[in-house]
Amino acid sequence: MTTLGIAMVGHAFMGAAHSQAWRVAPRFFDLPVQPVMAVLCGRDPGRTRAAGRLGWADAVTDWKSVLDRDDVHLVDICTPGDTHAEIAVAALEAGKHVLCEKPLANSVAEAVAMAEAAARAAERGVRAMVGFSYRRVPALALARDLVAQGRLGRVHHVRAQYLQDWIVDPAAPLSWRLDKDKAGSGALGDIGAHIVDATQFILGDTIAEVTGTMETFVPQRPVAAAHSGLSGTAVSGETGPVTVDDAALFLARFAGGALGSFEATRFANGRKNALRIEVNGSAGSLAFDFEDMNVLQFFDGTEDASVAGFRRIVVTEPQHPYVSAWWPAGHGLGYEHAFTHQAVDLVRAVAEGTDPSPSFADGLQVQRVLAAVETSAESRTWQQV
Ligand code: SOE
Repeated sequence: MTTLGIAMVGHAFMGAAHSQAWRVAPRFFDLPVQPVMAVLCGRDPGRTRAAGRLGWADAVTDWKSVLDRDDVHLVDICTPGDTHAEIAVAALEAGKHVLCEKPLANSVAEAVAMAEAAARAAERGVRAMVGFSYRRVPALALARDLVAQGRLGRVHHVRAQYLQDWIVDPAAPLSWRLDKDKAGSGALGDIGAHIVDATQFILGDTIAEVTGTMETFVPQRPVAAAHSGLSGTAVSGETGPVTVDDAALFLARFAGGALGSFEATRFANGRKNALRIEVNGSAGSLAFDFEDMNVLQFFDGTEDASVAGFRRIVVTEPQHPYVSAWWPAGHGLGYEHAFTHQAVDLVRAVAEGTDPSPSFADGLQVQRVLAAVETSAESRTWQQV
């Protein structure tokens, strides 16, 4: 196989980010097979055709039709969570590789079915990956490398926050992200899932138990007339219920003994996309904030105390993960590059016949953490994952 035909389902924010990745990946990275943007799929014919400008050769309205096409080898799922399981399982059974946006599913039961389908497909050389894109931000990949090299020693603390503010205004309208039937959960699954995956990735460890609390600060909102960006344009008068959490906070114990605190909120006024992680170990610490995404702060506790201190590593050197494919040192990367790196790693795994990471099994494990947080918030108890 010299080409890998892609069908992408969904073309909103995530669809645009994935389109950019498929378009750019083969132009900056040496890939063993060439991704070809064969067909875009969306429910609305006009909007789907218009979204074809993102680089797609063809546009269709029925996702099932792409499973019969010989020019499609991989299905990229960028739809809301309520459709992930059906599309992913059908695609894997049809022998298509799958990339599925996070969180993997809307429930543990769906995620189990998806992970089982992925395990069966892997026996036939068919691969599945879940899109936790932040793993591919070079500074976070470097953070994992430092932990794996033992530079932090034994990890004691993980402090993770994902702070946004796009619905702090009670007049911000309803969107699918505020609808439990479509999204599964709110801040917890949408952005909390990212910090669960990112911290487990950095530590090479998994969360074993949690206790949490969740809140919906604004339970009724205007119904959106049209959707744009994350929320939409409100119509006057009509309101509807918010059926998900606006914020989710939880404590965690990792299997390896580290203690974690997690905060995911869409009400952190002034914080736009502040995915922040700090890890403290016996030999050092590291800290990251996506709002300064080309930087990793590293404290080397083995240095002489008279000169030791957090150092600001600008993660733009060719030695840093993924960076050498891009610009000369110091020129920096953005949000979209993590999606390109995700596409690159998936194409390489497919070509090499290896299982990509994060796998659907990894996505299922994150789903179990999210479910445990919800159960804990309802029952006000600690929950095993
Ligand atoms: C909205 O909260 C959102 O777009 C998430 O859905 C994405 O996963 C995250 O990368 C940015 O914020």
